[in-house]
Amino acid sequence: TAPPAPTTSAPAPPTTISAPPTTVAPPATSVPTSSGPTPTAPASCAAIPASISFSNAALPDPFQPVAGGARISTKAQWTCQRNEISQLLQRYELGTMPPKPQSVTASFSGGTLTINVSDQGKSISFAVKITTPSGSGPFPAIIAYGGPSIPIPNNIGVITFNNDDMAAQQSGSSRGQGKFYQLYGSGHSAGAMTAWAWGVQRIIDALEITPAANVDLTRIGVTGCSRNGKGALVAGAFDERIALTIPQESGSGGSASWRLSNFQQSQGQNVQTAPEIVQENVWFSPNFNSWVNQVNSMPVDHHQLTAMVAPRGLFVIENTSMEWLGALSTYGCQRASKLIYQALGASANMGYSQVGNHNHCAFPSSQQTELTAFLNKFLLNGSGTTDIFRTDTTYSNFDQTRWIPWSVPTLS
Ligand code: MCU
Repeated sequence: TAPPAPTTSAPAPPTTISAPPTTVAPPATSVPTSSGPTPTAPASCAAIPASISFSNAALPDPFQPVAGGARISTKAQWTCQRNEISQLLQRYELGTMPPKPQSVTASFSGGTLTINVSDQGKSISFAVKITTPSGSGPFPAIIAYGGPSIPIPNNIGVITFNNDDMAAQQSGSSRGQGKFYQLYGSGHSAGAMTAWAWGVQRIIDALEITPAANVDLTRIGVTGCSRNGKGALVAGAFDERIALTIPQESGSGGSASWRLSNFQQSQGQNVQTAPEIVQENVWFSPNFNSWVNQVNSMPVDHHQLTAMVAPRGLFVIENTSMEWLGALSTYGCQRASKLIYQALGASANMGYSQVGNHNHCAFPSSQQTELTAFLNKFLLNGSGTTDIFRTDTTYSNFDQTRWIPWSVPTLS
């Protein structure tokens, strides 16, 4: 079957991208200040410069504060470092994640959780379908973007999230459409993935105040495939109430690195890159348009997005048979993620498994043992081997010292 490639292999340069600025202005909307799922800067965190001059062809050092000075050396410092990564990803790629809204109420009936959100005089309502195992709960549950495309055993609940209803993703002209934008305005800087992740946060807020839904708040997972896999990764990054994040075949824009996807393209492969992705759809903020042609000037790449999930459970599923996803790029990016988990003493909580010879988003049985281990360990109070890094391909052209030149500290 055909890979998820765009209709043209060499898209024309976008007309809407303006010349990149040399400095970055602060986000249009204020960054979160309230407590809640979005990483917020503890008062003791150093300010992030409003103007950043950066250039690095390699994956940026995830342990180096962007303002300079010493690299971090303790786990306690990771709180501020993670917050900085969050703020930078919002500024460069994702757009602003609004803080917890003024009001979230919920009702549960007939397996449907209805969530009502009000903020600054505007309101929206959306609903998710929840199926839970029989017996007495509360049960673990996985929030599945558009429904699951991994096998979920019947002792784990499924919460089906219609993410397209929160933010449309039909094409590049879907910008500003969906319930998130009804609440925050069609000109809000958040791209669709940020809007969806905000929606996931509201689902969890609603579960917190709705015991009748019978979901165990300490055992929540999130998954999605392809474009929805990119989205599920962002949701897992931004909400520490999520115990397990499973992005499936998210590829470029998800578990891949912008820099490595460019490298693959320079080697003649048909790989999705930043300039293409912002034309194809509205997953990212318009902020990103200024950077897609100079990704080496961004102080963040996607090993830092996965780093935001750390030290919580993360299982990255990829497919070597889909050139467009960026096979080497996800491999290299996730090698860097694994090192970040290692620095945090949590290597066993992160897995990467890349297997080909199956259709896009068709889960192969060869990954079942790995998936089962992650579900057992993070959602079923069990155990399993989750310290996984596996591919069915050899990347003889991946030079780790070139792409990951930084050393891995052991954070005390
Ligand atoms: C892998 O995710 C996307 C990809 O980024 C797009 O370029 C392609 O058009 O669609 C993929 C997808 O979501 O397939 C279902």
